[in-house]
Amino acid sequence: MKIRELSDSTRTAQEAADAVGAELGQIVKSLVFMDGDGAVLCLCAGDRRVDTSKLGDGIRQAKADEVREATGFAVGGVPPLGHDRPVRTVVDESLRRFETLWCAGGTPHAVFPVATEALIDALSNAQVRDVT
Ligand code: 5CA
Repeated sequence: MKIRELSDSTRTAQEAADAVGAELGQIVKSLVFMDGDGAVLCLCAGDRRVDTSKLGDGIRQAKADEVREATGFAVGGVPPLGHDRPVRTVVDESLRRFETLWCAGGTPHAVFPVATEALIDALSNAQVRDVT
């Protein structure tokens, strides 16, 4: 995996798609949610929205400081893996529409491409399911 640092912002999925010339759905949003047990990372296709009722009971989106606390990264640059500590992870199965995905690489100007199945394989304990 090679991280690409761009002068253009890749802070949002749309900006990332424009910067690398990918389809919006190929951009992986790394979204953090909170439930009674702490943080849940949901990797969602850039063209979909997470339905929190499918993610779990009593779950809400994390605040910016909670995102940093849970992952070690700031909103807009959260990568799908490589966090400060393990985090429960759920993958939007609709990402499997694409052979290649683009993910945030730690800052709002960095992204990296990865084969979808290689990313899923690297997330050994992740659940892949319908969350949108
Ligand atoms: N670099 C891009 C493409 S990979 C990226 O990180 N996109 S993202 O979708 O994973 O991160 C942006 C998301 O962070 C937004 O969709 C939104 O759900 C969330 N967000 C934006 N502002 C805040 C905030 N103030 N507090 C918590 N979450 C936020």
